[in-house]
Amino acid sequence: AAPGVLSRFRGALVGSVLGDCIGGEFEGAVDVPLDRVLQHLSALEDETRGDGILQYSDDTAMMRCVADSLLTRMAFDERDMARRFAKEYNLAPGRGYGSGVVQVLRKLASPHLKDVFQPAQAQFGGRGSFGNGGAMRAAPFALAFKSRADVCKYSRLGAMLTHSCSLGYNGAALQALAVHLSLQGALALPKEFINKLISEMEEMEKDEKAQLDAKALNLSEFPYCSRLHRVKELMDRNSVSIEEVISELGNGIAALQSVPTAIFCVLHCLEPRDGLPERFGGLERTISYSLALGGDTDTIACMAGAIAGAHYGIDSIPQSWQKSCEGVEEADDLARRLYNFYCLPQFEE
Ligand code: F2R
Ligand code: MG
Ligand code: MG
Repeated sequence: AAPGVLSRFRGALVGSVLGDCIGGEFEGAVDVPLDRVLQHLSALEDETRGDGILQYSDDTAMMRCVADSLLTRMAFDERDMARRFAKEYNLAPGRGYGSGVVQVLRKLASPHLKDVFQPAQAQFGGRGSFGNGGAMRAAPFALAFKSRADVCKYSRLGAMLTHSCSLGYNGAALQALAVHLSLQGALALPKEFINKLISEMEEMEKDEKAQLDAKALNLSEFPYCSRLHRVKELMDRNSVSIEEVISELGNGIAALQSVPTAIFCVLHCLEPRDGLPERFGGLERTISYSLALGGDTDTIACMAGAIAGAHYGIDSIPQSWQKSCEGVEEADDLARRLYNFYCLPQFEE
């Protein structure tokens, strides 16, 4: 039976944390043989290892700030969210943040800052960051807002606090939309799911700034749409190697090289796959496969985990995995509270 809505909400945030914690082991690795992934995962079933052994990174730290801010302010409040990012970084700077974004987080801590979007705009000589830091924390926007337009609008604004390049904030909107559609059960029809994402991104990438950024970075006119078309082509193929996925979609720290990849991981693992244990459910397959791509594994698994968790629901996630990861209970609590918030009448379309 299809999971209930609350189960999907809980699956989304718990899946996101698991991807981050479990994927952290291989972040930055060039070649990750599937054997090593399976070894890493089977160690999670070893009860002698103790609880919460795998720590979460910046992905979860910032996702929690987004969820806390939306819940406390009961709306998107850029000053509150920016303050939470800065405070969290100050409390735990060693969570593996991107080397550029730490400058933004330090500036956001200043009580004299008038425009909270300004520090992000000064990054990379004024171009802004195109990293995946906006996308990795975008899932709570899909759990807080009902309409697709609001999910897009607020996930973009939330990303712009650190990422002012359109590749960065449009990647965040794509990730939030994928979670939004998955929560609604849209992955039951995978072709329609990807077509909906393409048509949403077509609108977003028509924007003048998106066109200018794409040109300046020597990318095609509609960079996310092109990648999503490649996802569609790979979906149609009977067999796809890890090398082809990396060369067609990427596995890097840029949002363009990781958000479409995470979406592909979810779509590819809707079915059982060679090399992955038959006993694995869809969420386990998705996270394992994301790790086997190497590169930015914590973030790709975190984003894929959120989309897959929204599709399969909380009951699909093994208890042993949940117990092995730091911050799962808190994520579950945030998801329950976001569900209550989502159900409030003022959030009706
Ligand atoms: N930073 C990491 N991983 C590196 C290893 C960390 C290690 N584990 C440790 O603890 O030391 N992971 C985290 O960073 C990614 C999210 O990054 P975010 O928030 O987007 O940061 P930033 O700094 O804005 O961008 C990341 C890098 O992308 C390049 N870049 C971005 N925009 C650019 C531009 N306009 N021009 C040129 N380069 C640009 C830069 O190299 C940035 O440093 C996640 O993977 C998270 O897990
Ligand atoms: Mg990280
Ligand atoms: Mg990462």
